[in-house]
Amino acid sequence: MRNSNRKILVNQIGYPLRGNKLVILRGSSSTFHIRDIATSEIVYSAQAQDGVEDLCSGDHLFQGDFSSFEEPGQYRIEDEEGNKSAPFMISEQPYDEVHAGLLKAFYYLRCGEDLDEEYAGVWKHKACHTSPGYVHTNPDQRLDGNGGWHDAGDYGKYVVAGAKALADLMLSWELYSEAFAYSVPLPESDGVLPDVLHECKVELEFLLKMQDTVTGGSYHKLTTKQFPGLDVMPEEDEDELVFAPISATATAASCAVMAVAARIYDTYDAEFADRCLTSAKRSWTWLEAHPDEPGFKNPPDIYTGEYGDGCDLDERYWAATELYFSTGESVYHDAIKGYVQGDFPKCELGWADMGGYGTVRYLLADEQEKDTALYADLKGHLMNEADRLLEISKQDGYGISLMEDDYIWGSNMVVMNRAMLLLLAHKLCGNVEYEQAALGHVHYILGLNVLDLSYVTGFGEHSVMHPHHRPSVGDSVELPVPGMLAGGPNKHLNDECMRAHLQGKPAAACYIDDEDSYAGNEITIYWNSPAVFVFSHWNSA
Ligand code: G3I
Ligand code: 9MR
Ligand code: ZN
Repeated sequence: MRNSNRKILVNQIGYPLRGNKLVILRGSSSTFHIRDIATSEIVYSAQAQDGVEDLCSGDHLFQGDFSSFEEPGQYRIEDEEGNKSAPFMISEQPYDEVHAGLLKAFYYLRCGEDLDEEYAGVWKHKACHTSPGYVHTNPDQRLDGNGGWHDAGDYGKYVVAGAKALADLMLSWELYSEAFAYSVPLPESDGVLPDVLHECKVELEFLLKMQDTVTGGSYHKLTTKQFPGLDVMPEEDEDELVFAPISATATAASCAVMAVAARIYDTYDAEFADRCLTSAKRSWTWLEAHPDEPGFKNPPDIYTGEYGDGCDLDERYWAATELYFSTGESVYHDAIKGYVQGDFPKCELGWADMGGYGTVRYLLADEQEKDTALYADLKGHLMNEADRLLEISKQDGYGISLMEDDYIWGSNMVVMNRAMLLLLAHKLCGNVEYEQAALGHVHYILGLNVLDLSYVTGFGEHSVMHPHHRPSVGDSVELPVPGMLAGGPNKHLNDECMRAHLQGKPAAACYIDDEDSYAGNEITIYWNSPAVFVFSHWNSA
């Protein structure tokens, strides 16, 4: 594992021609030069701003702005002391390959089918987790739960996690469909249904199986009782699968994404869209019959990820919103107005706090009539949050909106969720400052960070090589499965590996590229998904 001590940090993929371009200098000189790799000529020189102490990293650094340099090409940046950055490009659309890579990662995470060499290359493997599982609350009952995506570095399939991932991917498609004009390609690619919707269908079909046919509630997750060893390949993980008890958060989150799917698949596949709407309505019936549900807790014999969440008002609010815009029925509009009074964050896009999806839908949808006062209130919430993030980004040495306490398990999801919110604010009001701040978050993810690391496997000169991802550990391939976003710095050091190596580090430096570090270096579907959304913005110009 190489520890980088580069003095000059850049976005290792590159910069859009007309976007803001930032370089960070950590040496003592503040003059920097751009060298054209093709000609070896210096093509631009400038002075970085006065040095700043960055709070989250402890770094003393100079921020250099070369936004005005708009010549396409391949470059490196150098300083007066002879330090050099990684190579990077400036081009109209520098992120098309990363975008396709992030989307393709969902294919690699598929469960229950052979990943053939034709599509998976050296990362091929046989079908996994194809046996029926038993229902924890009724062990004699066996059900088929084949399909969907593995959650992460483990092979569990968790409904709330899948719903967040689907929410981001389907919203990406709705807002940036031009970004998906290419073919990945996938085994299903047919030139009719866009690949991103083929991929989402894999998980939607799985969520349909997670819905109890009798009550309409959704089983919280389908996993083995314990995590398998770290080098166990998917098809070798043959422990019995268990459908964990039904939960309100799973049911409501499934309801919401099914209602979205009902709208967006309608023009391609009306029969599938109908199944999705029927499922959403059955979920809603369950939710109405279960107004006061406790948050999900792992039964004592199940040790896999809990995705516990004591508040289901945000998921219910989101479900009501999606059902309202899919059906136009006032009962859902009334439900939105009720749930929105609840005490939960209105702009969060996490697996636990999902209210932001309801808010975003209410602000962006135009299918049905809206309540003027409610619209104004929600827009106020979103714009206030965007302003807060913008302010922090302007203060931060590395140009992102995270404060010290935001470097938690999956902090890179926080980075991408916030970029998403900034882009949505930009969409709602047109202020380019939000878009610029969002691009700063992209630069951070692709190398402009304390570790000089691209957090996306397979992309960038110095990218994550040892993710906590079982297939990447267990196959005999040196390179990790590509296109996966690692969790990122976590100041709480929630695993042994982090505790052994990172004591006393500043928050933004609490990261190690080690396969044992599950609290910093795992990958998940719902860390990749907001990244797909964000990169879609620059892929659809
Ligand atoms: O947000 C709070 C913060 O306010 C608080 O001060 C701090 C102190 O502990 O914690 C922060 O919460 C953390 C939370 O993630 C933030 O989302 C928790 O500590 C942390 O334990 C929790 O981690 C979750 C982790 O599972 C453990 O439950 C991650 O969000 C979640 O992404 C992760 O999910 C796992 C699945 O269980 C299994 N599959 C892999 C997946 C990724 O690692
Ligand atoms: O590998 C597991 C990972 O996918 C989870 O996110 C993580 C937290 O739930 O747990 C990992 O499993 C570890 C377990 O919790 C403790 N013993 C070591 C396991 C990793 O090898
Ligand atoms: Zn599987």
